[in-house]
Amino acid sequence: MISTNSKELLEMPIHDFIIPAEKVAHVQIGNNAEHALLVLTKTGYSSIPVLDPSYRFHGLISIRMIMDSVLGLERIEYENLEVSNVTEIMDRDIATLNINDNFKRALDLVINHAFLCVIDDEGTFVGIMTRRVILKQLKKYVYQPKS
Ligand code: 2BA
Repeated sequence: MISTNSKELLEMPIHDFIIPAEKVAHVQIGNNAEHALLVLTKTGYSSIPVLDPSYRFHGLISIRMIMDSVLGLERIEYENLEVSNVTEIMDRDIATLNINDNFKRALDLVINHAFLCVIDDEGTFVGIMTRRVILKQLKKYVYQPKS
């Protein structure tokens, strides 16, 4: 049975827990793989969103995806980093959250994803919800005395 405290948490809207778009490292459609590799390496994040100039969400790109795309049979073809576009490499099949979703949906999805991209009804990227933020919130509720 779900306790009253847990129910309250699960039904909470997610908007207070979102890291806003302007604070999220991202690359744009049209950027080459070399630029994406630079952003990923400099920020230290393992995976970041790919957006278009209108801030619409298109997918995620990671260092692993980039390295995989330049892996030849016998060597890493570094020269291809400059000519390949992030759109050829990124993963488009990504589970996202809608700005109006509740905490329960985020909790269900974050089991398999380190972070979730949040979009509005028009497909515009609003920000991300990270596993860290979700766990912090969950911890607060788990440690709360019974009401
Ligand atoms: P990862 O890059 O694999 O990072 C895993 C965890 O390592 C992060 O968990 C965070 O606790 C820590 N970490 C990594 N890089 C960091 C950095 N530059 N500054 C501070 N802490 C760092 P979460 O915070 O739960 O993030 C989960 C995932 O969300 C990250 O996975 C990353 O892919 C993405 N992410 C988080 N914040 C981001 C941002 N501002 N821009 C773009 N992507 C972000």
